[in-house]
Amino acid sequence: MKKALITGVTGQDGSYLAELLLEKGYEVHGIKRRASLFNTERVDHIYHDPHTSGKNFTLHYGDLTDTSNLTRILSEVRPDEVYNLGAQSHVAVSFEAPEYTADVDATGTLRLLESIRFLGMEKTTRFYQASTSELYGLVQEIPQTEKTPFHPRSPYAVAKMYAYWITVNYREAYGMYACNGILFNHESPRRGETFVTRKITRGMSNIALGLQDCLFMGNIDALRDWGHAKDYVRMQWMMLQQDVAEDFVIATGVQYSVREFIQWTAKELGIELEFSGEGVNEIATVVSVTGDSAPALKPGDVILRIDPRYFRPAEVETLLGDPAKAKEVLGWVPEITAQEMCAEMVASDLKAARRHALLKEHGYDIPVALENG
Ligand code: NDP
Ligand code: GDR
Repeated sequence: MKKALITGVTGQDGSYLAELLLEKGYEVHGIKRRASLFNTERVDHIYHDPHTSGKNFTLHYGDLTDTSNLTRILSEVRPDEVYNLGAQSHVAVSFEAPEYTADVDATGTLRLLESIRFLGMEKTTRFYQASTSELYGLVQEIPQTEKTPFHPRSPYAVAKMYAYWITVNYREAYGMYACNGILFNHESPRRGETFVTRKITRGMSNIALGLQDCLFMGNIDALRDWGHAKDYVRMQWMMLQQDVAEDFVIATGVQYSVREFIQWTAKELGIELEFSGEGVNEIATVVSVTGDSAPALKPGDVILRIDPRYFRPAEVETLLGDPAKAKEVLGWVPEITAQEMCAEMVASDLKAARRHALLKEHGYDIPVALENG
């Protein structure tokens, strides 16, 4: 039985990857952070009571800022494969916490690689690094390939650039099987609530049911190449099963704007939405409502405004990946389109909003957490 260790197992990708590896018969170990509230919601369904026998999914307390903790976990588990998905992964937050982001995303990657080497596991343990399309930042070429030069535009992207190169360096210097997946944006119903797609599907579902009044957004003209997290974790695993470690771009090759994603969401909710005004004064108004998905809305309601607080000090305006290498070498093609993914996310968020509204109707008025990101 192969053993895998996943950092960031409680995150979006970590949870899908853990499911995939368990299906493939792996013994899966994950690192979770200590928090004052439960933070294992995304993996609770695959977690077994440690008192029962036959468990193959184990969670260890740990943190990418803690070298001795990482070394101990690695030496206890001795994994065949390490997937480094843990990160302070929010680009806007990285401008507010740049040093912490560098510690976790850049030095954290070094800590893992060096611990693997220190334990003499560099020839037996394969390493996957969660690299990112944010490396391209101010894009030098459209579409972006494995050869496109990097120009990172945030403390997050700069930290991830260090992680990218230290992974390449350990491969070249020590012959480690270490590789980078340069992943473009990927989403799902498990996406963090402050990333743009989830902020939209969740916020608009709440608005449709009268749980929230208005959605405040940043740069809705940004262009992204969005895929589904399930397709992308499949590729993470495939990258570690090759004869030779290589880096790959993982993308769909199709690009849409945030504005388009908002319109898809509106359509799923039976809302016809019209944008008017310009710049920070732009608004989105309900033109008509059909079906029963948005009972709280009527024509003329303004449900979206621009708030400059969500503009970034340096923006990545456009990203479009070319996944030709992944297709050619690994036979990987994404199976879920961005529109299908949006529909799945709306269905999931609408279900949650309905649950909330039902509780409210029966006197249990639990506040809806408002996203701020
Ligand atoms: P998430 O933000 O959903 O998950 C991040 C995970 O990292 C969480 O489990 C989080 O724990 C954990 N984490 C945060 N800080 C630390 C720390 N100090 N020590 C240990 N673990 C920590 O991200 P995604 O699942 O979306 O992304 C996975 C990885 O892929 C990240 O590295 C991200 O930067 C990268 N990436 C993501 C893309 C995307 O579009 N999703 C695209 C390209 C790259 P907790 O749950 O406690 O917060
Ligand atoms: P990104 O994802 O920065 O690309 O990083 P995010 O969904 O946060 O932003 C995408 C684009 O939407 C614009 N935008 C807004 N974004 C947020 N979060 N909130 C808003 O209100 C808003 N309005 C407009 C942003 O400016 C941006 O242009 C994600 C993360 O998962 C990274 O970890 C990962 O490396 C990259 O994707 C690839």
